[in-house]
Amino acid sequence: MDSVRSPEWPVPAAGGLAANSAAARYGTPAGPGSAPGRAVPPPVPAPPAPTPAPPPPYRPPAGSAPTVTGTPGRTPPIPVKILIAGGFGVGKTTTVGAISEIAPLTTEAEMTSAGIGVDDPGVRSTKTTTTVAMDFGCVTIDRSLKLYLFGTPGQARFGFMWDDLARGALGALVVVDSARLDDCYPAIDFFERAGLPFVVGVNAFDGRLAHDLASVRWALAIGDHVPLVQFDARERLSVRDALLVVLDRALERATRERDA
Ligand SMILES: Nc1nc2c(ncn2[C@@H]2O[C@H](COP(=O)(O)OP(=O)(O)OP(=O)(O)O)[C@@H](O)[C@H]2O)c(=O)[nH]1
Ligand SMILES: [Mg+2]
Repeated sequence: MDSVRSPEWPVPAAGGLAANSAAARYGTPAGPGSAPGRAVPPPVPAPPAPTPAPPPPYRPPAGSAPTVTGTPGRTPPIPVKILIAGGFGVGKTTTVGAISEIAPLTTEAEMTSAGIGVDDPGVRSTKTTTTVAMDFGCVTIDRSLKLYLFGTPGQARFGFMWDDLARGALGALVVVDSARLDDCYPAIDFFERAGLPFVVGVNAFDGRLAHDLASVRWALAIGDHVPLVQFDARERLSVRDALLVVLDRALERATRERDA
């Protein structure tokens, strides 16, 4: 039978097998002892080369203090943690998404029939998902301040997460739906007890309130010292204004504590 041979098969170089040996490939000096099957005496180590002097330590050019961002002379903005809290389906995830300058991190899960009778987003709602852990977004207010926004889950059964999410926060925006005030008590209670500066933001679904602000304050027993604002969770500028009130409140608290 004729043998089959690939026409592209490389022709052995002159020297036959030796040309394809480990020595030829990897550079081991080929000598009489390098024949296959023969033990090769270890090569005599070359005398160590003199160690080069270590490079001089790095010194930044005069007048350019290195910063975290690497931009000379520019200090990074101060990070401030703000909580976006509130009852079930009041618009917390919408609030974070409306203002975040990064694609917000969300943990939405489909609402299933198991939640019927437990999770009631109201008759007007077209809501099909719910937050099962947290929302996260951020927004730079100016060169000196950057807000990191943490949205809480709204369902009562995830209430145990609020303590962890609130740790290190400077303030909170408690979102309220004026048509479902009974879902909003626990959030107000939480922040009253936590002693964290907070602002209540009534999300005007479709621009309308079911009750005016004074009635909301009365119904939720919100103290006079707590700012109450109306905003639209879908509007970036409206959310920004509400967050600025939270910052004001946090600053006021910090100043009071410093002066005390
Ligand atoms: N028309 C109108 N719909 C809104 C507004 N804010 C939120 N929604 C809708 O209301 C539903 C609930 O909003 P979400 O932002 O998911 O509410 P949430 O508070 O994060 O809900 P949970 O995390 O499940 O507690 C969604 O279908 C939103 O599209 C608003 O201002 N107007
Ligand atoms: Mg949510």
